[in-house]
Amino acid sequence: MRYTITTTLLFAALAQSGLALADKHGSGMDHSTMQMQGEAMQMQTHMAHGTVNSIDMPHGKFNVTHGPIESLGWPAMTMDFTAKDPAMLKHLKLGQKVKFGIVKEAPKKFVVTEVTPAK
Ligand SMILES: [Cu+2]
Repeated sequence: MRYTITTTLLFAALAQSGLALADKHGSGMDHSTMQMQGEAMQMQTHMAHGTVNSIDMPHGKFNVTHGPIESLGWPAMTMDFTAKDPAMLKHLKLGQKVKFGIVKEAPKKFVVTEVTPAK
């Protein structure tokens, strides 16, 4: 009888530690997956269409009136963008329709990584 009780307790203890490990492991996996998704989202290029209003070559910035950007949840608006490489602004013209890619490099930090004329 005593043997049976001890075995049952041992089993219970093993089962509990096993469950605890499984829980810890599971949440750890979830966490890393969430972090990976967060990084992937930050590096995603959001494509947008817009019209060039002004170009600030010395600061590597340009102002665009763009349409809604669904992947960012942005409505249509007029705003300034910073170019990843100011040289990409050289070929832009005022009033030109462009297609451009935006990457979220940090919270509230959006950088344009590519600009091409839109047809
Ligand atoms: Cu905007």
